[in-house]
Amino acid sequence: MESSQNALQCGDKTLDLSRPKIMGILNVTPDSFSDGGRFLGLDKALEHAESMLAAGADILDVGGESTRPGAADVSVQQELDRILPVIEAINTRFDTIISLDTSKSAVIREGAGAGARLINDVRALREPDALETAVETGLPVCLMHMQGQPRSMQQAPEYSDVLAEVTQFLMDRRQVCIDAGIPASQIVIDPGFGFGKNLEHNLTLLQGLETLCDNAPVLIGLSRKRMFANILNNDSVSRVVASVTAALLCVQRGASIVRVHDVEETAHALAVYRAVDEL
Ligand code: 8Y7
Repeated sequence: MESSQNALQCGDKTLDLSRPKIMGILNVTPDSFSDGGRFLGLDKALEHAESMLAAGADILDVGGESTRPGAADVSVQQELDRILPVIEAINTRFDTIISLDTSKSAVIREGAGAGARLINDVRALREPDALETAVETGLPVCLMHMQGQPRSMQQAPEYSDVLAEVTQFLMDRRQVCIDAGIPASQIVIDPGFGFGKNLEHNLTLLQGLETLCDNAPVLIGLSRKRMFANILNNDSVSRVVASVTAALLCVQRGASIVRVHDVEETAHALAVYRAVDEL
């Protein structure tokens, strides 16, 4: 796809996708704070937000539900309690675009009301009323592919043609969203690395990412994922360099947004890519 005309209208802000963008991951789930999440560390979240913005993040992805393999479900109220104060505080202090990582209709509604400007749904708006609510917000959406549910998705992922099946699912969901009233230009798709995929599935998707990018702007999330422990044959070594390398490979194949923990390192890699690309 010719990406130079692409932009997402994120409420009052425009996100230009003619150059790759960095989405920094801001977790507000209890397991991401050393105090066990009792007080969710609003100050810590703000500090983290500030450092990611200084390092070059274009978007901050706020999520209150852990979707890691095996994670437990959280209630609507728990999710709201975690994300709303963070969204409000970030919008008060910083000029950025907040993405909201959720699948729940009520969280989409309240989160948008609090100032979230992009809906990032690993369940591709398949939960009850999620699609209708997303339409009402007028915000852009990221639709992700997942095989199974977080609790069990890594047990036995199976495909006959992973790239074709993931692409078909995303194009089907994209059409459902368009039919429901979301403009095509507001829809981002994501192959969902690690969500019901083994190493070979992930690598096949990365290798063929260009074909997915022909259909719509693509967001990828590979940051620090388990597949790097498998590639590196080491469970305890840092996954930062591997993650940055993989993000760059995705950008080379046409990805528009990379969702990462390590914003500064990723920004440096993209700066080199851009310097060569724009020569
Ligand atoms: C992804 C994601 C996660 C991803 C999108 C993790 C919320 C697991 N991964 N959202 N979320 N794409 N769009 O390891 O790959 O970050 S959570």
